[in-house]
Amino acid sequence: MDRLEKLHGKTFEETSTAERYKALSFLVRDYIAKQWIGVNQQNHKEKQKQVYYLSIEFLLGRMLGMNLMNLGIYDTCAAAMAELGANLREIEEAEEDPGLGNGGLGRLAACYLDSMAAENLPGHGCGIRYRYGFFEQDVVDGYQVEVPDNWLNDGFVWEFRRRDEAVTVKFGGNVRVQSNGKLRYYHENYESVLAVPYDVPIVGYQNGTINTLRLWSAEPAKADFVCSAFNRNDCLKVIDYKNSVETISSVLYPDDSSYEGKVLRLKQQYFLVSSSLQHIIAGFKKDRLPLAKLSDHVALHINDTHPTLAVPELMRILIDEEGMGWDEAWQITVDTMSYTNHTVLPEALEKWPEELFQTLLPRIFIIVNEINERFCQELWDRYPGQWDRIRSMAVLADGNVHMAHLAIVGSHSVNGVAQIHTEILKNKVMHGFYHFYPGKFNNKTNGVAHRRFLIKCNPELTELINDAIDSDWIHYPCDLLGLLKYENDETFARSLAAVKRHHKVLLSRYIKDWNGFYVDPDSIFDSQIKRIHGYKRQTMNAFHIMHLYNRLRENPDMDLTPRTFIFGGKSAPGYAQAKRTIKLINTLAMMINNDKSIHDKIKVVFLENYNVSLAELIIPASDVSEQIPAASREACGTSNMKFMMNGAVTIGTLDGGNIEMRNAVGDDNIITFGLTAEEVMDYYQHGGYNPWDIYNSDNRVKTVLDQLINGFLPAGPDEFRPLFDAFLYHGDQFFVLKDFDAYVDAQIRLEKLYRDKRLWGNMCIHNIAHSGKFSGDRTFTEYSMDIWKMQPAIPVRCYCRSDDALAKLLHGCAMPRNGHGPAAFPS
Ligand code: NBG
Repeated sequence: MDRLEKLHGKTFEETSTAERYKALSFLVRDYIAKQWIGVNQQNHKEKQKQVYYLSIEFLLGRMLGMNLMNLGIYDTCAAAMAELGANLREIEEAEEDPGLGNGGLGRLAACYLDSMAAENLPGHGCGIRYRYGFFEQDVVDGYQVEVPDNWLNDGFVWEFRRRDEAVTVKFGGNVRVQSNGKLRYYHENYESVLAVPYDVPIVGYQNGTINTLRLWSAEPAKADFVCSAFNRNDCLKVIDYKNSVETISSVLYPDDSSYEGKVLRLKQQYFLVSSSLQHIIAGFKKDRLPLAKLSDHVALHINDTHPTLAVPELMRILIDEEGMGWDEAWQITVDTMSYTNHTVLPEALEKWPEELFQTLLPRIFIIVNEINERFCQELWDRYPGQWDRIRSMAVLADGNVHMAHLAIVGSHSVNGVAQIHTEILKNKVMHGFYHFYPGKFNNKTNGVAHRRFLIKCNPELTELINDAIDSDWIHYPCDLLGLLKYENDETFARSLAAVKRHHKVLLSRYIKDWNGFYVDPDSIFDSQIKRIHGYKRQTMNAFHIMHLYNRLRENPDMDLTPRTFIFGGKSAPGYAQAKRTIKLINTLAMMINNDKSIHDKIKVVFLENYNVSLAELIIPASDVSEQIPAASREACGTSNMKFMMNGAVTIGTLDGGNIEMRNAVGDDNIITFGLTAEEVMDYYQHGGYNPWDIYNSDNRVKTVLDQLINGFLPAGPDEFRPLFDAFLYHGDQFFVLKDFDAYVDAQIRLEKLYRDKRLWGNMCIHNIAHSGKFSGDRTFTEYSMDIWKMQPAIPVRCYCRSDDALAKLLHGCAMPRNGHGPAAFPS
């Protein structure tokens, strides 16, 4: 109260919810800051190994509620607010949702920060403090309209600016080489950019740990800004310079699945790694540790290829600044670095034109060149005369710098994010590297923060589980298996259904408020929420809806369990087909939701501006989770796991994490369909699929596709012509028509299962019970033991401890090893 009044100069009654949010958050921030100091001092004293997770994205989601929960003061705070006549939930909703990421990759990074802190491991994030995060999506007349995400407008309570720890990052210029027996490189005439860190404390779950997410912001280096240009009165130049510098951290690139060779993006990547590494090495030296032992004390993780320049940057620091020889520097670099690949889409694999690279980063280019030459020599020794093979693996080839190749060569560990994805990397996409470095490759199936995506967003389910099996599962998520004993327990099933219905009512209200129409909480809530992309096949879902609608128009009395199809997701601004898919979904919504003749049997909802907060509302309220990518294309997926934890049943293809979910719950508790990854890849390699064959032989497909262009849809006959063309004239790249029949069939199976309440209830229980394996605690524990070789101060709490549970989990959860920590995840 006192804080609120001092901050805003108003009485409590006069303040808005946003002002209350701010006052309360500052209070919590103070509380955290005190503990944080102690933890940081401890880290220095103990010289414990630290991991730095380098990532161009961290999709944090709102922080107030999570921080209160992690500090163990949520209930006290809620009660205090209630006493004042305020509602904590409403206050939480006043927080901007920091969107410093596109989707799965950025959210995964945030989930691992949560897990590392919860498990007492000193693991920190390094990222960029984008002035504008992921754009806000408005839907206007069914179209996506992008609005800048001005998330810092009212300040970000959780950050601590540390101007005194700023470092300089150098771009452009030239390199002078001097040889006095030993070559020395001097970078000259460069442009300096100041990297100013903003630290965000990451609070562990009720354990006193506070780690750090360090976000860098680009500012003009003061000397250049004031002295050289300003004194010459050349104001325009100064402004230009200031703008060009600030642009580096001004905006997040809104694309997660295609690479675009933009200079600014390369600048962002170097800015991130150079500032992070300078800071890490300086800290290391301050602790008086020998650089030769860097990898014993520091692990640097490259999250997808964006931070790959960490490899040559560390080489630069060790050689140019620390005077080390190449071989020693290289050994240290490889031992310290590890790399995760997150995609096999060819268009997403980054490569930079050599010329651009060399101009922007002349010294780094020389180092990359040297790495390439040495690596090609090794390849030559191993595969003499095999030029094509060597070229296909080179770091520099065809005038480009190949970032994934650089990351693999420069790291001691390379991992995929689901078993099938790792197999595809090993056997197809990175096969040459696997042949050359078999020992580097390993799998780490993704996991998600069950504290945010179950405990925080579904307190009612959490309470039900706690009542049933005690609350130990929060620390040992595999204990959720204990729920299996509630199979066929009517009381439990009723309570579970009541929890689901409660969340469906909340979502239904939200839809009424935002979309303006009513959806029945007793209908099946069927959700597909993720980036809009061809390979994720929102179109297939839409075509199935059109098909159902056609059947209902023919027979409005058809026996169909009412269903609400819910979509959420953003398209990259330049991705025309994905934007058209959004328009298609909204067109269907307009047509179907207003058609009285079908008696509300199906409804279609597109929720605007999908983000982490919306996911927290939709996931607990969903009965069905749509995970239907073209097999082999989705590296893992993570919303599939979040839905599973909240008792939704998956309808999905055999791809990414879905396969391991099926292995965990068994075929009876998940609905799978469609081409396998092998079949899809076989078509990609050898051809043999003609979508016209399906169009001509399957009347359902023909009807739906014709409706795209015959004026049936209220958007007119031309709007969706490009979609029609993509499916028929451009080869249906993601096999939507090919899988359509299997999908319709799977949907029929699903509906039948749903109608059997007892059976469905058991399926939900099975899904929740087996979801422990998909907690980020399991994944990050595997990273920390297998890849980062961390020695935690306090033994890692095993996330899976019961032998009985293990016996039931055929497909794996780590085993306790000598009573401390888990062993490697069985393959
Ligand atoms: C995404 C994959 C998902 C995966 C997440 C997290 C990128 C580049 N990749 O399948 O498409 O779940 O990464 O690993 O965002």
